[in-house]
Parts: sequence; C-alpha cells; structure tokens
Amino acid sequence: MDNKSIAYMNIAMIKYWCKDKYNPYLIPLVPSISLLSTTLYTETSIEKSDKDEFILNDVLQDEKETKKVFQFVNKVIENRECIRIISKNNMPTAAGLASSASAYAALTKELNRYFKLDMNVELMCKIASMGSGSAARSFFEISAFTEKGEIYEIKTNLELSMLAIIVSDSKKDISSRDAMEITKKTSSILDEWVIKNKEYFENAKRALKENDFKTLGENMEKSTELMHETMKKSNPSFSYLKKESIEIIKRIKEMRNEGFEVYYTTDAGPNVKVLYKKEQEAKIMKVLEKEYKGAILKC
Ligand code: 2P0
Repeated sequence: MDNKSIAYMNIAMIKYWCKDKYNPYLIPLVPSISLLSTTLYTETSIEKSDKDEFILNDVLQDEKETKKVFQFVNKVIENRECIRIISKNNMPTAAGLASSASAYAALTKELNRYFKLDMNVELMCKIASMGSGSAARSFFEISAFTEKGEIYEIKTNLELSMLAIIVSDSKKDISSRDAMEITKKTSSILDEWVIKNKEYFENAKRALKENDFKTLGENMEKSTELMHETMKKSNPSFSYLKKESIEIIKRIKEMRNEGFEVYYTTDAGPNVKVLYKKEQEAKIMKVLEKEYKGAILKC
C-alpha cells in the first residue's frame, strides 16, 4: 500500500452555509450536495517525528497553523506518538482554490492509514466534518450532507463536469467559518435560507436521480444566489463576489440563451464555477477559452 493518502476537493451544487452544532461531528444548518473534482487534490503523508510538525507545500507551518491541524488530529486519535504531516495541494497557488475540503479529507484518510484505525468511509466522512464541513463531502463523487448530519452518495447517469473561471487569487478578507457565524447570528433572511435551501436540496436530489440536468442547474443557481443574499442581509453586510464575478455570471446566463447548457455557482470567493455535461465540454470550452483566456481551470 502507498504511504500517502489523496483526496479531491469538491464543489457544492447545493450550498452548505452555517452550522447548527457539533455532536461531536458537524451538523450543518442546511443540507448540501457536492460534485467531486477530478483534477484538484491534496496529497498527505505522515511520518514519525520527535515533535508535531505540519509541512504544507514544502513550507514548515507556523505555530498557529500547526496548532489548528493538530487540534483536529487530537480529536481523531488520543495517546499517539509525535508525527510530521506533509501535505501538498496540486492546485495552482495563484488560483485561490486551495481547499480545506481536500485537506481534511486527505488527512483523515492518512490518519486512518498511518495509525491503522480501521475506519470505514461512513465514519471517515463524519470525522472529516470536524475539520471542515465541506471535507465530509470529499469521499464520494456526488455527496449529500444533510441537516441531520447524514452523509451519503447520490448516484446519477448524468456525467457532470465543472470548470472554474479564476477572477482573483487574493486571500479572503473573512474566513468562511467567521462569515457563517456572522450570517447565523445576524442575517435577516436566515429562516428563509433554511427553508428554501432544503427545497433546493430535495429538487436537486430528485433531478440527479432522474438525470434532469436543467432542474439540477436551476436549483444550484437558486441555492448559490440565496446563500450570497444571506451575507448581504447580514450585519455587517458583506460579499465575496467582485464586479468581475457578477459580469461572468451574467455572461453564463447569456450563454444559456444562446443554447449552451451551462449553470454557474460561486463559493466563499470571487471565482465563478461553471457546471455542464461532460459531453458538451469541447463546445463550451471553445467559447469560454476565447473570452477568458488563461483564466479557465478544469475542476
Ligand atoms: C460549500 N462553502 O458548501 C460552501 C459554499 C463555501 C460556500 O463549505 O467552517 O471550509 O470548515 O465547516 O467547509 C466553505 O466552508 O467551512 C464551504 P467550515 P468550509 O462548499
């Protein structure tokens, strides 16, 4: 067996935004559905060391980052030897796509391997959720993570693909963790978010089962729009989107009127992701590559 573990990042089609509680695993406030990346991943290995260390992309991390990661490790395993965690993301650092989802999923798998914890996938999903909510969804191609804390695979015959249009690589002003807190405490439309996102989740789940790409795409956009609206209606009001993001979103919607089956989503950052059916990749890429030269990244 390999002496390392790999996990791919995932992109939410139905968005997770806000936590209910930890029990000790995360119970999100709303259910989400994600698609696993086929290209962007974290690779992690663990080795014996005389003190706990965390190396990310060849750089020894400072006390703060190391503490954060080892707080997670200590939740997974007590009474252990000191270890060195060596992680690498294959995402271009300039793309602003590095993801806590692939990071905590890969670390969970590697802890399982190194310490021979004998956890099954169901348990590893839950364990990963203690590190990062989205990490719970990096174990299946399409994952559901419900407001009851259930995590399971959804099957579909649709062959889905995503690409990202990179707007900016600048570091987030506000972490998604803090942003979720502000939203939960202050957003005037939190109740609406909880009710509506559940509807979008049910619609998307049905659409995946019935291979209904249009319904899936429409609900992805509704979930995305309402998630960003919860932030706008928070106090203080905030947004991760930039002027360029809004322009790209407009263009994606316009492409639909031109007959392309494309739908957009955005996360806690300005980059825009585009969902399409794999069979239409060449056709869609041709248009987007011309308009967003050098900014397209296959997810
Ligand atoms: C998602 N995001 O569903 C949503 C949509 C960003 C926007 O999950 O605090 O890093 O570690 O549980 O998973 C980003 O938040 O948050 C995220 P924590 P996470 O993908």
